[in-house]
Parts: sequence; structure tokens; C-alpha cells
Amino acid sequence: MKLYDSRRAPNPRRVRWFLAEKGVDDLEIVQIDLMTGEHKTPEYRAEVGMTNVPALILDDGTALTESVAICRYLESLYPEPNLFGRDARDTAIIEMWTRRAELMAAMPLMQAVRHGHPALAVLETQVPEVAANNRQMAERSLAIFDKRLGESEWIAADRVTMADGVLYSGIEFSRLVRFEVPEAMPNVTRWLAAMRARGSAKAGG
Ligand SMILES: N[C@@H](CCC(=O)N[C@@H](CS)C(=O)NCC(=O)O)C(=O)O
Repeated sequence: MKLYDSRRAPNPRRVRWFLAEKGVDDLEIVQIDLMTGEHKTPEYRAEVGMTNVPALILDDGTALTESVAICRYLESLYPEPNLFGRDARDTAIIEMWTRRAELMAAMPLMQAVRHGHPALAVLETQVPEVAANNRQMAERSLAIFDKRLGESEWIAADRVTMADGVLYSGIEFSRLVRFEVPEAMPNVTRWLAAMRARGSAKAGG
């Protein structure tokens, strides 16, 4: 098994965060330089089938190319600590918050960076309005997480789960465009400090 990673990118960070939470440190990891287009070479395309990172190549050659799917696969190999759910209710709630974290916050934050940071112009035809709209969308969505985190220590359960990792990786990436959690969101602020204090924060970008 081999993981294609890229140190500064947010989706691979989810997988690194996940591995760190699991305490897995013996996976073969290959760094891909997105800035020089290593993910667009014919060799990478042939092996992975996509021009994205992360990608987990299984021993039979199967390529998994979605970060959350990769983490799900790894969860079955390394079940503890549990990050995807223990029973139907737990699993569904974690899935619900993971999807919200991805679609409502992490994705807009990533778009805000992609369209807003000069270094990413090599990957994207940047449109400043797209950056601004996505930044606003993320800010609005964080209010939902702030409410939730006013009721619960972690996003989806009484423990850290994949939902926390997805939101966390997105917020950390957005520091590149100096995004900050609005002051009016004390619960997200408290949660973010707790995420940054975990050992898995060192698996960062
Ligand atoms: N939904 C995919 C997204 C993967 C993705 O977009 N990866 C970015 C890095 S964070 C990438 O490889 N970008 C290469 C490019 O834009 O050319 C996942 O979560 O794995």
C-alpha cells in the first residue's frame, strides 16, 4: 500500500491528520509536487487514474482517490480509535457532519485559497469574486458549526471524528489567505484551539 501525498495541500492533510489520530506511522508515503505538475505526468495518470492527491494505491493496484474514502478504508484496517462511527446512529451522524464540514465549509475555504492566493495561480485561472464569495459562504456556514459546538465538545460525537478532521484541515489551509474564525463564534474558536493542541496538528501542511 502506498499513499500519494502533497505536504501543503488540504485534502491530503485530512489523510495525514487521520493517520496521526490513529497513530499509524509505517505507511509508505510518496510526496507529489503539485506546483511542478508531478500529478499530471503520464506515469501518475496511468497509476492513479486522476490528477489529484491524495491517492492510496492498494497492493492489488486499486487506486482510491477521495480523501474521505481513503480514510474509511484505513479505518477498517486500523479500527481504533474509531473516527467513523460505532453503530448505525453514530455512523449516520458522523457522516452527516462530515458532509456538512466538507461541502459547507472546507470546500468554500479551499476555493477561497485557490482563487485568492497568488501561488495557486499555477493550478487555477483565478477569479477574485470567486474567492470573495467562497470566503463569505464559509463564514456564514461556520455559524452552523458554532451553534453545534455550543452544545457538543466535538462536532459529531462525544469524541473527535472524521467531521472534525475535515473542518480542521479546511480552516488550517485557509490561513494562507489569512482567514480567521469570526470573533462572534466563540465555540468554533474554542474547538479550533483544542484541535491545534492535539498531537495530530503536527501532521499539518
Ligand atoms: N475530493 C478530492 C479532492 C482532491 C483534490 O482536489 N486535491 C487537490 C489538492 S488538495 C489536487 O490534487 N489538486 C491538483 C490540481 O488542482 O491540479 C479528495 O478529497 O480527495
